[in-house]
Amino acid sequence: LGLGSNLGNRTGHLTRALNLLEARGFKVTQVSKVYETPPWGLKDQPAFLNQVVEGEFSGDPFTLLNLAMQVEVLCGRERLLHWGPRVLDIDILAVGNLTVNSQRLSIPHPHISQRAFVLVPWAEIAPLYQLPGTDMTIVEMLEKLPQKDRMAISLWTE
Ligand code: PH2
Ligand code: MG
Ligand code: MG
Repeated sequence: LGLGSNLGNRTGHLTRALNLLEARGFKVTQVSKVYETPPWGLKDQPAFLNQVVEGEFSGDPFTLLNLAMQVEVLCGRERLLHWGPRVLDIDILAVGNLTVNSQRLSIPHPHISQRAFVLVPWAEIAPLYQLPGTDMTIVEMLEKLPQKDRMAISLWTE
């Protein structure tokens, strides 16, 4: 999962999200460090904190999506603007070697290969994971990103 927040108590939202996910059956097995990242896509908004977590979940991907959206709402998420500011975003980045292409859900998540805010933390916990539908690992995708994208991301320390 990719977690992101750029409104309010950003670290608080990330921590709360992990607790809520755990309490609802998503067993967290690995967490990356938290990074502060410049807004991607829609640039005129506050900086994000981003983190990538790995976990085990016994339900199907749509059940996981419902859980993720439930936790977003519990943390105060309102959907206003596509790619706009949010107190909490939980994206399903990948599920094992599965691919899903439906209206509601695309797995692996689109845009992964362009997003340093996903690849930098992900490379920390699963550098050699091969993204389904590609012949590339997470580090390989990261290395293909422009140096300036990677450099713009910094470890978050309070
Ligand atoms: N999420 C977006 C759009 N842009 N930029 C950063 N840095 N981090 C995000 O999590 C993010 C974004 C849409 O979900
Ligand atoms: Mg997102
Ligand atoms: Mg999302």
